[in-house]
Amino acid sequence: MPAKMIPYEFPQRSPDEIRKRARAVLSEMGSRRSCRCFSDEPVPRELVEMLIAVGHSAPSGANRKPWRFVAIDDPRIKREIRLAAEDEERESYDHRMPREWLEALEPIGTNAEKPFLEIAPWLVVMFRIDWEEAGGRRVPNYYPAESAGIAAGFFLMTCHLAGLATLTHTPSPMKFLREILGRPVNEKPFLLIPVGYPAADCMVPDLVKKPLTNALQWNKT
Ligand code: IYR
Repeated sequence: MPAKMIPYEFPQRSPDEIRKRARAVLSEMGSRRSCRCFSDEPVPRELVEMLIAVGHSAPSGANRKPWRFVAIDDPRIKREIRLAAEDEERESYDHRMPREWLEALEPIGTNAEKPFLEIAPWLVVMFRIDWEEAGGRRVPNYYPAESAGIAAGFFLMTCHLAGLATLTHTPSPMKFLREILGRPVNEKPFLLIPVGYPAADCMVPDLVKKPLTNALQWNKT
């Protein structure tokens, strides 16, 4: 049965207003950096819930919302995650990552040590859900990777605009997250996102960002 339709209550704005608003967002997002040095300053749970609610408002294939956010502030669980992530990362840095990858990471200065996984007040683990059990069978979700990526984008952007730093951390492989957090087999770890304030003396790599002209084409040229 087709959905009941309701009027789209859309806030109509002039190009001038849109320009102003878009410029403000562009300028604020320009200061976003991936943060690997967090302060341990607490962030109230209700703020994290609101930020996740923005992530959860993202569009998704057939409106299935094929994701789960697990928010962790329990120091014992954060420690368990840090130790497991560092085990995998050590293996990756020492044996699994090809030379070109290590070279690509060199300017970022990362290594297998991930103290931020214990220091950041919150770890938000996102899972993508490719199928769900219903009536004894596996019902697929649609575009789960795209959907989870969009939800992550909504979440990350809102964290920054609201005033919190994040890192999109992807220790690989991430199966340990499902085990530690007791999630079922259809929930695939997608991103491990520390959330908090940057440490007062936090440094970030002085990277040259690809200009937009490299990433944007108008029509056929
Ligand atoms: N997962 C490793 C390697 C790494 C991968 C990407 I993509 C980065 O942008 C940075 C690091 C790690 O987190 O160290």
